[in-house]
Amino acid sequence: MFKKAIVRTPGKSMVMGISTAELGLPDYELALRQHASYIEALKACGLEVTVLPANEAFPDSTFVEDVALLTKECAIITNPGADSRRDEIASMKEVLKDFYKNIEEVQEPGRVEAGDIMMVGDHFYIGLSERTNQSGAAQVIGYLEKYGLSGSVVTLDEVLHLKTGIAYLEKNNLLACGEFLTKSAFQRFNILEIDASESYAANCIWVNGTVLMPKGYPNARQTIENAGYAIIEVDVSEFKKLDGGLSCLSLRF
Ligand code: CIR
Repeated sequence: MFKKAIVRTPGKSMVMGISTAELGLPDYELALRQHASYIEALKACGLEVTVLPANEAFPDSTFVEDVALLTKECAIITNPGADSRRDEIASMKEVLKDFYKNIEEVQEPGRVEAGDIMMVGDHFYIGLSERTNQSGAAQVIGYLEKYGLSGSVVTLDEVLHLKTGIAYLEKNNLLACGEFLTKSAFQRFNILEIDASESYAANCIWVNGTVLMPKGYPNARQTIENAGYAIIEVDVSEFKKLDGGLSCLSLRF
């Protein structure tokens, strides 16, 4: 069960965020409203939400999930693979001091964005991507093992982050799309397949029994409903324009 979440209000500079989506620029006012609804959804799942102020210096800083991995034993500050995002970690480090005694940090030449890390109980799958390298993954695994947790690496070829295409919904259920449907590392799970036409909906979050999913993906919704979950749909269209999924908008712990 999660008790808390950390989010960061998007700044006006979000329109300058990294994007390959070709969906146009985000509408800032709409993004603010969507972000507020996202916070309400987290609260409805019982979380106490810390809302950090917008940080205009970093257009992608609303995607807080990438800058830290939060576990039940420790926080690991990442070292984002995107150079423009590297210094987002400084303010997150300060924030996490209020919540964690044990704080570790990924060091150069290691690069990690925690959108590439999926938690399954005490084990963490780490995707090697354009943003997360071998050295970074090895450092994360070393820190996890120091605290009695474990990690393993998974390669990915088609998507930005590991969790762009996969989401663990507890109870051995794994939402998966595209290249992740057939990866041997994931065959031990009950795979809930998301069709390529709704691939954006493979990025969902399980929060205390409820699945938060992006609005507008009816087939994915049906699949998740059929697996027995309560669902809250959140419209995150303006974040999708920046390649951001629903999970990236919060740290849950
Ligand atoms: C980026 O490219 O870094 C941001 N525009 C989107 C980050 C999305 N984060 C995630 O998937 N974990």
